[in-house]
Amino acid sequence: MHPIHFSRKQRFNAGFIAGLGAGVIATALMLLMSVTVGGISLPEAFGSAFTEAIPSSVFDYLHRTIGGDAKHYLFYGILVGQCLVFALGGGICNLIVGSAKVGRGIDAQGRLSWQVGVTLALVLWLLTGLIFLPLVGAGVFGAALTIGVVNSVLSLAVVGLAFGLLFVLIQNWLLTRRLHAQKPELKESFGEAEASDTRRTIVRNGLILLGLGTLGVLGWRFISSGGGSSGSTAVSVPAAGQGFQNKVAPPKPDYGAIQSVPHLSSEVTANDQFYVVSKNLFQDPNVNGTTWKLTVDGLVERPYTLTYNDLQAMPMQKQYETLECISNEVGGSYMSNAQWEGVQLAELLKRAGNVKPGATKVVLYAADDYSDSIHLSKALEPTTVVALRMNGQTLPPGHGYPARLLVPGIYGMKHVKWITRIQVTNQDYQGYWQTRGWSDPAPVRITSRIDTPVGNTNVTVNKPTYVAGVAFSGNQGISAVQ
Ligand SMILES: Nc1nc2c(c(=O)[nH]1)N[C@H]1C(S)=C(S)[C@@H](COP(=O)(O)O)O[C@H]1N2
Ligand SMILES: [Mo]
Repeated sequence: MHPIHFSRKQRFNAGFIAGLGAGVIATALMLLMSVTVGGISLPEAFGSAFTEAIPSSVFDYLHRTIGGDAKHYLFYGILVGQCLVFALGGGICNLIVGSAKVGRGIDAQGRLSWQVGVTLALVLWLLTGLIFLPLVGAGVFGAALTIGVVNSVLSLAVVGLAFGLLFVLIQNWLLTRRLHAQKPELKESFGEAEASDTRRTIVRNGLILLGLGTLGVLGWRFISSGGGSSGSTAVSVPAAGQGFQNKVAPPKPDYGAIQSVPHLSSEVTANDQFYVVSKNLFQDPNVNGTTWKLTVDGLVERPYTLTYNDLQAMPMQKQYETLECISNEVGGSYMSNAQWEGVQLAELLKRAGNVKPGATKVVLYAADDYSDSIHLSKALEPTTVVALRMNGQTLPPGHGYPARLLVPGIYGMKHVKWITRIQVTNQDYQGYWQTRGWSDPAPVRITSRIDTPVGNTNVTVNKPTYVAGVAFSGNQGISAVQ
């Protein structure tokens, strides 16, 4: 006997709808787990591969036309795409199971058994781990990602199972409603009592699933935080491009006399006003300082690993340094100045014994799978530091807590945040943005910005009007503004 007859199209559509619903919830769960327990974020992995794959001319064009919001649109686009893939999975699953015999995953009313959900989860899990992730450069089951293969395997399994089981639940629920609406004659075999029974089962299963999911997430969080209380103190950081108001008072001016002019941005940007840029589409890493480690290896005599405490115990120096994003437009807001405290990169390399002959570059790897390299000569400059503090405070999470590179004279992208590894090499390593067509040496070009007066303000005739702003030229200095 075959299940109630539906056309292939009807079957596909029903599966597509159920898959879409389950896919939206599973996607939300994936993002939640990526934020809370270091689970995998497939949209992030895909986005990274996507920006690498498109020609740099297309990238440039999109960047120019959409601007700073580009990464958010990209993220939303990918999210929608992921939900559609889930929906497609549901549709195809329904086509396959729907043509099976009754008893093989489907009953006479066309309802799916939970085993179908588990099988679907398994198939998606294998496809993602063995094909999708290697294709986007994340390695088999995310082996190349910082979160590691265990987190990838587990989080993919949880998301897959949530999707598969929800798919079955939603699909069966829709079917029940459908049978009621369209085939009143079926009510005899599929009575009112049975329907409300089904509804109760669905609610109960849903609650169990939710409970198990919550327990799992909590348990995992407990394990991955080493059983202790987790995390660094969260410091809220505004989105990039927020105004330049409410600056802290400038330090003792040492660039010559400064005329105080209303609306002129202050010399030092407060931490919560400092521009923020990262490649991450959804969530920047939230590194736990107590478990964090920094490895120094590669072409050095004695590779070693440091804890946050070890690093804090090393000699620190203080300096003012301006960061500017390479994609800052003239007059743009991706440029800020702060006082930094940190350990000289040269000191960290010295601690590893000598740098071996032939070494040419130093590569910095980060907790968000970002990386970049600088030349060894640049790395050894006394102003190149691994910064731990910003404007007298612990480095905020958004600016690279626990440690970020500060390398004066070159654009922001080389100032790697959330550093986990420093590797000396003789290869011409190309970093995250270099593989996407951006400059490798990346020296800052001279730029300026007029803070006041801004467009559409009135100036009074016969009264002096100050025109004030900032000029920046990396570490070359500005000799005059005309
Ligand atoms: N780990 C990591 N470091 C990173 C980035 C990133 O995406 N990941 N973005 C870079 C870019 S493009 C810039 S402009 C600066 C911005 O630093 P800020 O957010 O502290 O201003 O960080 C750089 N360091
Ligand atoms: Mo940048």
